[in-house]
Amino acid sequence: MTDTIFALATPPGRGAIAIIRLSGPRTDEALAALGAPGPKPRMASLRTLALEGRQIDQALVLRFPAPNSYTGEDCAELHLHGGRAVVEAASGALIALGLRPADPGEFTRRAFENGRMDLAQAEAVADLIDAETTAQAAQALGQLDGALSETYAGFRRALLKALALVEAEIDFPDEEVPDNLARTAGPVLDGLIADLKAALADAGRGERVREGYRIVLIGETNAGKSSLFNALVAREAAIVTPIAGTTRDVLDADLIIGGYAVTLSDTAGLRDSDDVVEAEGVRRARARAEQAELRLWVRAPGDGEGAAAPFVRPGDLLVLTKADIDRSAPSADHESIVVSTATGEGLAALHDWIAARLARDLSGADFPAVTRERHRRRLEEALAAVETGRRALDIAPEMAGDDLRRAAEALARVTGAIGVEDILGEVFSTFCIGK
Ligand SMILES: Nc1nc2c(ncn2[C@@H]2O[C@H](COP(=O)(O)OP(=O)(O)O)[C@@H](O)[C@H]2O)c(=O)[nH]1
Ligand SMILES: [Mg+2]
Repeated sequence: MTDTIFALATPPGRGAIAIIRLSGPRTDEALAALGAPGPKPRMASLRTLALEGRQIDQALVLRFPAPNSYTGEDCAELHLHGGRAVVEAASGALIALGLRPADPGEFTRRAFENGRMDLAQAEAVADLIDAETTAQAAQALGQLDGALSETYAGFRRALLKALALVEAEIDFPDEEVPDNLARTAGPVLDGLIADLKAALADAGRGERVREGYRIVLIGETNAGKSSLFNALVAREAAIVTPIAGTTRDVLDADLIIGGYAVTLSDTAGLRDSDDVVEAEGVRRARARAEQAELRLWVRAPGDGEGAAAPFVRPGDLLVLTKADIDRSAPSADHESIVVSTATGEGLAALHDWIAARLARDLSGADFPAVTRERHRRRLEEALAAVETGRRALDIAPEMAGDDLRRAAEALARVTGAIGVEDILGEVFSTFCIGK
């Protein structure tokens, strides 16, 4: 029999209210033992909780009988006064009654196992809790609603339809099945291939909203990258000196610009160096520049095209620094903004430019977009298998069946419909306790 678990569902420490959640077959028994027998389902009841004559708290008790609860099991919530001693006393009492503290994500895992939500929705719960921007929250809510799951289910229905057509021809070759039935699966698969490609094209956006859009400052030594980094993150995070080669490690800062999560990275100035530490810093700077969605090419008056030019891509921004000393000529090839961290000139314009870029690149994704690498990998697998199956269809339909089945399995794994044991750990291990 499953054991009955409990966990503090609110942040630890002092607060107005602390909520302890219970789930499992012994929930009602535990409530009764604490002096709160049989509160009406889903109605808040004020009860004095105590165990063996020792008072714990005056609490609001809520009971959610199975199966209409978060986990699908008998559940309850104790809304306690949010002090450490109260929470400790209540937890101690629950342990004395034989309940077990929950593992991270265990409530949601039970919800998944009892069919209350699929895997994509379970991930959305974690994303919603972790959301720090409105865009992240909106994306997670759409996913929790089941909109993303419905998208995947639609792919799967198309696939199963094509598979049925192919198998009908294989299973009943000589019977009254119209000739070339399998070939009618062709247009279905073509449509599916287009849809999968569109979803994958949007996957980048979904992942960037969730994980943060990557912006890297690159340029020569002393161009003013670290000064600009500090100005953008609004604190003295990076060391600034007139000595060329001051910055070596890549420095990352998480910030929110225009409602989107951004990871901004300051890097070592790009130049050849005999210093092994600096050379490693330059190697890392180049690697980051390659991965980022946007590069800010930082140039001071007098800097040449220099070492950064090969990393700059169309759509990147040239930031011309130290405008208080001298003004660099703008480039014909790149959009540019003139700034001075000494006077503050141009910083607001730069901020606005970045916000507009984020809105352009991240909004308008067909929400809910694919949000995780795990999903993207499965969709890529499915797409490859469908494409192989599509080619097979024209040559030998009986060969297509296996490919389509493989594709169906890859899609099913996203939402956890089949073959999921191996990914459960991966999904739930990142949860916080109490969810
Ligand atoms: N006058 C002036 N000096 C600046 C400005 N930005 C940076 N500097 C100076 O240029 C030098 C190099 O700056 P730093 O930010 O460390 O450049 P990095 O090597 O590209 O990171 C330092 O002495 C800064 O004080 C600016 O806008 N105006
Ligand atoms: Mg620097």
